[in-house]
Amino acid sequence: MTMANDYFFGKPEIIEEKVDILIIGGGMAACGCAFEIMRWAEGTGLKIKLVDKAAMDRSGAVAMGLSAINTYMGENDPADYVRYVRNDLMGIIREDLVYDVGRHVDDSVHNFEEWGLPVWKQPGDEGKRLVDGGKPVRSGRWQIMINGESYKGIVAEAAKKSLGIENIQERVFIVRLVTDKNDPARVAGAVGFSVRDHKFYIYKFKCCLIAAGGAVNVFRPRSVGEGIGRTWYPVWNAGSTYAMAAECGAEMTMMENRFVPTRFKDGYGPVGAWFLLFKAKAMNAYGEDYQEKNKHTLEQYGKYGKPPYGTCVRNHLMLEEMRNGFGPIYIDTPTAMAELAKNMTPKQVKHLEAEAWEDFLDMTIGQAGVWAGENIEPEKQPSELMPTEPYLLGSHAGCAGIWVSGPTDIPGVPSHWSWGYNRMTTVKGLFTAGDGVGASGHKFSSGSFTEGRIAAKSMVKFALDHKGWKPEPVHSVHDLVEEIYRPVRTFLEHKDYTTAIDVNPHYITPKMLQLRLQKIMDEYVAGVATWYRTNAKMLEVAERKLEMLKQDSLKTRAKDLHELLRAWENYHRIIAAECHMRHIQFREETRYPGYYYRTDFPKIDDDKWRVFVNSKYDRDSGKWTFRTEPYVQLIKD
Ligand code: SFD
Ligand code: AMP
Repeated sequence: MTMANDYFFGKPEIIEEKVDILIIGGGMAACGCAFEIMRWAEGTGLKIKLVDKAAMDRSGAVAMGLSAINTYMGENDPADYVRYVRNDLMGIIREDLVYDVGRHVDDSVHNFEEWGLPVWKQPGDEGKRLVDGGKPVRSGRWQIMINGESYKGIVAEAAKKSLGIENIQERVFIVRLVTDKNDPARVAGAVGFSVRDHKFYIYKFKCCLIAAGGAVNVFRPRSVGEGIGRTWYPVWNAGSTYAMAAECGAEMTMMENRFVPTRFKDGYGPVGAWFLLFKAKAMNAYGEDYQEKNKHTLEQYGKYGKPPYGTCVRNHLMLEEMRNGFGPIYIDTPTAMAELAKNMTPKQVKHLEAEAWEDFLDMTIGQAGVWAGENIEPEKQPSELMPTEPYLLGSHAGCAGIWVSGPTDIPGVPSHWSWGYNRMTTVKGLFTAGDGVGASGHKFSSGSFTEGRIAAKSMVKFALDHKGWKPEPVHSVHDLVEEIYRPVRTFLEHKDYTTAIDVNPHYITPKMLQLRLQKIMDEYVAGVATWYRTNAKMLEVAERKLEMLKQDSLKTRAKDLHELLRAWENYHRIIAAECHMRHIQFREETRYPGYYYRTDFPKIDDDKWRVFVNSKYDRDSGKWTFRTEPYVQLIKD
């Protein structure tokens, strides 16, 4: 086999493909789309293709598996789900979109079980499927427990079977969406390259789904040096969804939001099962209940400071304790396990211990490694908790993303929130789902898959409604190849100037560029370095530095295909970071204490800021414009 790098420096093979619908990404949302789309496309003759930068069986956030499905209605009313999400996301969500996920999500979970995903059942209901009334083991009101190490493989298999393996292209990284020559507000194509072979791809289509996940490694991670590469969300989600959509002219929403997950320290192990299922309590270094102790600091946040606390508010109580010097914070696993074991037989206790390990082995194996490496027996010794670096996402306990058209059948929704096709962005033909859809968090794996299904149905309708339309990308293939391979040219032109390949005044390596971005975001845009605090002055500095970084990104080098991937991932990160920074700059309040603080506007100001913040990026001028959209509450408190 010829290795890609052997012929990397020649001209890439150019592959042009014309399809009706392109699905970008192979994660939960994209799999939902691929699964659903054939139901509507059967017999229409539409050509549909899916491209993923990685291998679908293990790509995206569910790569390692999961041990819970966090969105399952069961006996609950979707209206209550909207209330829960609204409270958790500090009062600002698109209730139409959240309701839409809530009312459809259970069918997706029933499918997962049908495809072989083991769902925990209550004693007596073992072997009885959810769809037949089997009662799941709930960790919380919305969450159910699964044996989910192979979750992604199971879901990907169904997606592949539906779409047909011949319509799936793995290991192609999409760099850019291209608008139409005759209509700048319409998407006509997408371009990218293979990360294995020296091939450049241009896809032309009537419509596409951008579902490339959230953004990781925008901020300097807590794991540096020997721990680098360890993050909570999957390292390969590089903000492509946000950057490509923004560059194509899509209106973004709530990009000031972020997610700072509290996790088991160093391994990023999830806390949900421990808090909700095992009923563990967290405490400060002196065994005190810091939530109770710091409750008074929530008074400034009015109704948002009252229980049940949103995820960011829970973070706030912990951060307060750490900032005041009472850390480390511990989760008391021994007491929780002893309580649970009180009425158990020794065999049942062994099973409980196995479950404690399995919770990590199913989805965050590295945390089990930390326990093993540090001789931590959870039944004997508590573990440290730590709030992580910030992530940008729209499907977990965060709601950054793109402004989309919603469903038409929910009473009270403003008519301009729906422009014909559910989950279409403000760019004609560009749809999104999962982490891509803004102002609608708490979808998790099942809700993201469901949203992909919702988008699938409307994309088929869109493609059929525009059957005769011919896409004509505004840029020529030649120009696009030149642009995307610029990092390679930069390398070739300058590589002999010095004898040390990484030290060169004419180029910057992708790694260095990433470290620079992370430093700026960490130190000025409320990263861990400042305990998540920023102000207008710090943001001004960030603005200047990010501008220079964006200019310097044009000098990134790529010495091989891997670096070409890294170069463009980092470019996507920079655009996503800039969008995040400017949204924080625009929203003059502290809407999400515990996620970030504007020290110059420390309060939550509902009168002025209970609104959506929406932005638009002009790629040619590099300018962002902002507007606010009034909040509309559809479901009463
Ligand atoms: O414990 C390109 N999530 C959990 N959800 C649950 O339901 N239960 C849990 O237990 C969950 N937990 C959890 C979760 C995530 C992670 C990382 C951990 C723990 C450690 C959340 C869900 O996983 C998440 O909500 C969904 O997966 C989001 O779906 P989606 O489709 O929006 O994103 P994705 O699955 O990451 O897929 C992204 C895809 O895009 C590809 N891609 N392809 C082409 N070109 C590009 N430029 C691309 N860039 C990216 C990726 O390869 C991937 O296929 S717990 O914390 O709560
Ligand atoms: P996590 O493991 O932190 O990703 O959480 C999994 C699920 O449990 C998500 O739905 C969280 O919102 C929820 N969750 C985690 N910790 C708590 C807690 N202390 N109180 C209420 N819900 C929680």
